[in-house]
Amino acid sequence: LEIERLLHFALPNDEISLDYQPQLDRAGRIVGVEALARWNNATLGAVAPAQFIPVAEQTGLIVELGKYILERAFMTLREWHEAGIELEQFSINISMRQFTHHDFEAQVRELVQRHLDAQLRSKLVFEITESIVAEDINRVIEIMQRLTATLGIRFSMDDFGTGYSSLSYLTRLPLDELKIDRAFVCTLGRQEEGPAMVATILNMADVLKLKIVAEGVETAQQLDFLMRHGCTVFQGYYYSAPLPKDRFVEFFRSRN
Ligand code: G
Ligand code: G
Ligand code: NA
Repeated sequence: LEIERLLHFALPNDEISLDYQPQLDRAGRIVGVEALARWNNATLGAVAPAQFIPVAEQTGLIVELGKYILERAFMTLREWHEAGIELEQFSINISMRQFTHHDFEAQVRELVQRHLDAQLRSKLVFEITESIVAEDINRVIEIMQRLTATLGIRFSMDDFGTGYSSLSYLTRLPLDELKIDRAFVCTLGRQEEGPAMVATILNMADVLKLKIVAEGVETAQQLDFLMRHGCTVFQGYYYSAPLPKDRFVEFFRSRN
């Protein structure tokens, strides 16, 4: 596979970068951000993470790539703090293979201690996916609990509703937040049963006392529906696409 071959050189050739997508509260204030990996290769052009993250997982490259992404994201969090850009949360995607790697916890600990003080650590949110429940659930819970207890890192269940996690698993995981998948958000105003489905998910989050972030919000109608049903944080093209670092800073200063 061409992608696999070229991915080996992506880090040494400095082809991986991060974009940042703003998350806004009900008042339209920027309260958070999600870091999203980007790969720009001379031969392949821009490769979407949906294409290269799975390859990185299969080849084991995700361990090194994940570490690089964490460090870059931590450095940005600190840089923005020093520039007066205060966010409530800073979300980073963690793939299952990265999370379950025996060295993950030590890696996170080392990088956090190198780059972030206690105040900044408390802003970190790790987005995990439902596929994590296919792993040793007790070990997953222990790692999550230790990272929360010792570093203050919070956890979010990404793409919620698209995987195969049962509710009983979900209630056992020490989660802080659910991200309602954009596949559900985009049914609003399109499919007849869309609104009922989204309302059910929002209701469930409420019962489980989880914060909910809606992703893929593209229209005022979707935003309005989500607001009326108690959603508190919104992410999507309606406000902004993922932005390169400097453009995020401009966006922040223009709104907050
Ligand atoms: O940016 P885009 O919408 O193409 O992202 C597609 C998917 O790739 C997202 O669902 C996201 O969870 C995943 N992704 C993006 N950046 C990262 C990353 O840094 N690490 C991991 N593990 N997944 C990522
Ligand atoms: O599922 P995850 O949060 O990891 O995916 C985020 C990805 O979704 C980003 O890579 C981004 O490019 C994409 N995205 C962000 N906002 C929107 C949106 O409003 N509509 C669509 N279709 N995609 C979006
Ligand atoms: Na995500």
